[in-house]
Amino acid sequence: MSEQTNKVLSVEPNHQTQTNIMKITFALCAFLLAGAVTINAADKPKADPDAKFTKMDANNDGKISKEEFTKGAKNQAKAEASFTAKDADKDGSLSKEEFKAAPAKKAK
Ligand SMILES: [Ca+2]
Ligand SMILES: [Ca+2]
Repeated sequence: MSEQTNKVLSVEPNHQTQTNIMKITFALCAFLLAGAVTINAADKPKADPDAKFTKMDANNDGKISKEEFTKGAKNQAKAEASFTAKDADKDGSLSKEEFKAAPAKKAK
């Protein structure tokens, strides 16, 4: 009788420990996965607007002209519209600030 009670008692903690280990393993996997995703995102050059700006600025004058912006674009009309939307001070070229700013912002 007392032996049986001991068995039951010894099963309970084991089950608890297994559940905890599974939880920890799961959390660790999620943590590692999140870390891997973050590293991957940082590795992608298109995630860096500074690098993109430098790449687009063909003549390295610190501005992106409409020609530089639309060059290589699949949809020229769309690229021109995007350029006009980004050119906040309408001087015909994009500064790095204009290039990096969100195009949706129209408030002035
Ligand atoms: Ca330029
Ligand atoms: Ca401008």
